[in-house]
Amino acid sequence: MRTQVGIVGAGPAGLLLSHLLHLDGIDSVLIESRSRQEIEATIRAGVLEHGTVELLKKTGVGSRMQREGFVHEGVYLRFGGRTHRIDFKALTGGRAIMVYAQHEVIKDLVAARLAAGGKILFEVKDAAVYDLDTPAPKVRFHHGGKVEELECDFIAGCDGFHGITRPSIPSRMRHEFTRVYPFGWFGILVEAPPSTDELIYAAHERGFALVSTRSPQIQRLYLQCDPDDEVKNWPEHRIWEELHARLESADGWKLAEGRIFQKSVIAMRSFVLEPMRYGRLFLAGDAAHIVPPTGAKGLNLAAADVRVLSQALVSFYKNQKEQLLKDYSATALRRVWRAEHFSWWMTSMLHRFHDETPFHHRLQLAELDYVVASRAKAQTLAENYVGLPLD
Ligand code: RFL
Ligand code: PHB
Repeated sequence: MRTQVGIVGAGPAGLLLSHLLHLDGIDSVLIESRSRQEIEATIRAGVLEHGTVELLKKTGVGSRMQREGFVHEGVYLRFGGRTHRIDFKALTGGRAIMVYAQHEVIKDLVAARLAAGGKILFEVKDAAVYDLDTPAPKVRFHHGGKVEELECDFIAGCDGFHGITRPSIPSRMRHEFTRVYPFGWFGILVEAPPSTDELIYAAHERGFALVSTRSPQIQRLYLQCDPDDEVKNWPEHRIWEELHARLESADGWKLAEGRIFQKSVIAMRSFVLEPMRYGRLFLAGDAAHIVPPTGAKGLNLAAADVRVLSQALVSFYKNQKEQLLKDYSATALRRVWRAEHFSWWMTSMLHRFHDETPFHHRLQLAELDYVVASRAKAQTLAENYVGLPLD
């Protein structure tokens, strides 16, 4: 098998890259270790930045999102029993975010690729990448009981944090920056009506909590937990007790309860690989960087990476220019580090740290107070949350 761009991983990064390349007449083959059913059912992100929304719309894969997603023009910060609104629209010159689940984006992209005759191989096994520092890099894997080799001009490593492409780069060429947080998130999906019109980020003595949504019938809630916690430690009454305690407010707000039908523990980590390239292997999305979910940035960064990468590949194929490919890592990393800082800042401001001193805790409260009191600080949160411009 031969293609121009071999893409490992059919998450948001790989699927969107394949879609963008197709729109410019560049051929790709996507290989994915899981089944279509599985990737279309995995519960992850929910918040799309303004620029991600515009990109999906402009490239013809936004119509269901526009019908079924929810535009939010702000978020609430809740602490000290009081609720404060950060007004994105007013603070960013009219921008907003879209609440639309990641697996719905995946469904839309898979459908678009298949309708256009795109090649996606699901349930591949033992993928490995070779000859990365030559003009003919290759991907080998098992598919349908046979060993296959895919010869490419370029390989895109879009296989997430636990994929195989990043470790294929010689360790002496990898500079990795990591921070692991001393807590995780316990996430649930609930059959209940929305309790709020916009997301609530709550900082409480007992820990962080977040109220998000998926549809008029399904809500997404998170609470800070121990990083090694397990689902079995959280019977329903404990979940509701914690959520009620952490989300309590003086204005009579009520959390709607319902049947919990999904529970999971999510690790919190910051990670960046530099550079995001080795020879003809280019990494994008979680394969190259991770942010804690507090800033809702991971999927959006994946989209921003592949937009830069697709433009660089188009320039290579259409104008025989390599400069944008040479610049890819530095261009992508500028946005990555901005999002790393924002996600670290939101995480640090809103969670309880088990080893924090009373002094540190007072600093957190002073920071929160400043965010809601100062237009400049609120604007910093708003412009990062809705996402900095893609260009
Ligand atoms: P993905 O989504 O992990 O996709 C990688 C794909 O590669 C496949 N794969 C392989 N395929 C072939 N061979 C191999 N050896 C392979 N190894 C792996 C995998 O099966 C998979 O299909 O990476 P990608 O595309 O870079 O996308 C990144 C996003 O998924 C991630 O950043 C977000 O989910 C992060 N995130 C959020 N991001 C946002 O922008 N907004 C949010 O609101 C938001 N909320 C979240 C989140 C992540 C969360 N979790 C579960 C970590 C909320 C949560 C709870
Ligand atoms: C979600 O809806 O899953 C979600 C929302 C905001 C975040 C993280 C996750 O910061």
